[in-house]
Amino acid sequence: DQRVIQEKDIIILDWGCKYNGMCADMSRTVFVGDITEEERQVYEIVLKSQEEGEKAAVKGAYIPEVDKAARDVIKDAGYEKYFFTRLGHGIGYSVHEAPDIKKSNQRYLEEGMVFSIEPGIYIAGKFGMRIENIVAVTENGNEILNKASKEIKIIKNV
Ligand SMILES: [Mn+2]
Repeated sequence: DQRVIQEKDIIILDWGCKYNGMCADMSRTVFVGDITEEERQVYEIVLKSQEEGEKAAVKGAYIPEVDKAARDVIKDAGYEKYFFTRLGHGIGYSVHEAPDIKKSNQRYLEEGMVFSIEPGIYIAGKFGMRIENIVAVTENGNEILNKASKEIKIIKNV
């Protein structure tokens, strides 16, 4: 479907590119014209979830626990049923590859693994929001490969 962007829209931007055969991936959610109090609250929940996921995604972490760290933020806020995707996916020569970051992937994170942390809240007929960064597991923790701001961005004058 095609649609012209309008005031009060909420837009999930999902970018990627390839460099030397390796894939990049990133999502940000932006607001057009204005933002409601509920939308601001939901955005802060998604942001907190994403940050908790990043913090948990370190060398030696049990993947279901990484998923839980992010998912619990959304669950505790009462939006659990609106976050129905995996938390993340591996990325490298393909944009989606192992390891999936989800409850059923009962493995441990190893140095050199690279994957997304991309929680979202998707309410049908209302709005969807997602924040996605790529995390690389390092010897001492991790490195976040995307540098774009995650602050609320309101676009005016469309
Ligand atoms: Mn992704």
